[in-house]
Amino acid sequence: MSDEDAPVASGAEQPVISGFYPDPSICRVGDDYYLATSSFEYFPGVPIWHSRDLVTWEQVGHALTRRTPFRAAAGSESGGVYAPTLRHHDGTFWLVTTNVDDFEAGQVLVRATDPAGPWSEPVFLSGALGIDPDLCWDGDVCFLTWRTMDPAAEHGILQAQVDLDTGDLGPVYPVWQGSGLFAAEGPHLYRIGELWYMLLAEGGTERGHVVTAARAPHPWGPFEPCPANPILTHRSSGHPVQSTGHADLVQTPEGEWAAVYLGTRPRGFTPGFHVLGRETFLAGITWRDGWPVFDEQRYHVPVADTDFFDDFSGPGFHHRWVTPSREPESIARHAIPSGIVLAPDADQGVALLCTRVRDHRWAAEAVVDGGGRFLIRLDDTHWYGVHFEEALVRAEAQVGAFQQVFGSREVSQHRLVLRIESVPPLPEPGEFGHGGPDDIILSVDDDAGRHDLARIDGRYLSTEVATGFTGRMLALGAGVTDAHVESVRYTAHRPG
Ligand code: 6LW
Repeated sequence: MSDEDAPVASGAEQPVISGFYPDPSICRVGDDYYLATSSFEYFPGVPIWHSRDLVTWEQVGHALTRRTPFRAAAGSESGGVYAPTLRHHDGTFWLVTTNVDDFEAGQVLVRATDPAGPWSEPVFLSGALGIDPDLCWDGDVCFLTWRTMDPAAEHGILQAQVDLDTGDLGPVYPVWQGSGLFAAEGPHLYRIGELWYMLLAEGGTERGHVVTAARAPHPWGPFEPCPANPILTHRSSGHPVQSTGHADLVQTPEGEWAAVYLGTRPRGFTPGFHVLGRETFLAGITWRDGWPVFDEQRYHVPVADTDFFDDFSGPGFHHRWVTPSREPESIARHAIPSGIVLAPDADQGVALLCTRVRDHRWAAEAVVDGGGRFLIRLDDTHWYGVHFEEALVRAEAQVGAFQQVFGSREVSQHRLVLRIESVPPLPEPGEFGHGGPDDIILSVDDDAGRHDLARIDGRYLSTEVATGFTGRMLALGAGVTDAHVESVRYTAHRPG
């Protein structure tokens, strides 16, 4: 499909980066935009994206590619790496984030001259315990603003001057605390003209999520809240995109302003199930009386071509592949001439090579030789999958404490196609139906053709069931013996 043929949708409804890529932070250098998102337990951490037009984005790398900045290997589900801030200052890219599995180390600061990498060894800002760090400069002075997680703290949003070489902080003081809603977090500070503007996320990252703004004559305040707060929210609306919040501003080379923010796309019967995690959206920003106003209709977003075929024949792993709690290289090695070998995983745990699902309807297939597992997962205890071992293919699922085999087929050949597909739910959800977001079909292709082994309601692989901050992933793994995966193909079913 050529770019000209790509379907285009309103930026209010179509993410610019679909799938589990939340907490976007953006900066611009010349004509190039760069964007970072959070990554939780998945390694490498903090995907880095590039765009020239704000609506089409390509991943160029990760900011946390080594263990030093991401050192606690525990990688608990929805733990690990929270919201980053990405900035460019004096020829250097700066990225600051939090690894909540190594909380006492403080904020993690890395720098690079090329956002595709390499990124530096970390400096830990151990004087700032909390989440959602932000960097903003006044000349040579850099301010760190963050959300403390000290339950005894009187104020949530704190600030200090920071020495970026040593990680030392000056005196810590409270700044703007938001409009009074629950969970003021995600601060971003900007100097715009003569004033300093602060954006916050409030209301929690669920359906009550909002963006609020304030401005001040100095980076530390005193802050005057925007009379129109919240300046972005979809709470209490029937909008197909919910939970909108956690925004970051950027100025175009032409002097216009835009914002990226996170949102979810719940589907199915009440309360709605969102399965792709929190995704990155784009809006225009206009200014009224010196205050930012969201223009959600400004951009038309081409529906990204997320299809891929990967036979792992290139060097290393494509940026799409990540692994919970450990390095992809520690569980998978390249086979010759192509494909990968996944190490045995006796407890069939989380030695998984994963890639984000980025669409609502799709089919994916893995060609395996001799054995292997192909899963769709929300987290370690919420997954459906096809498992090929010892001449038997099983379709199985785990939802919390419950694990079940749904179907199986004896096979005589070594080379098989394991397939997972997301299709409209049955029965079709009516106004008073109980439909889930989709049905997941697990199947296998052998010499005799395709055999569907299970059709399972997709709701159990949603955040509303599993909880947490992440979204669906496709995952490759081994059983008690190693697995040879020749290739993986993912095809989105887009409205025609
Ligand atoms: C993030 C916080 C939030 O650190 O959720 O939606 C947390 N906002 O700001 C995890 O993404």
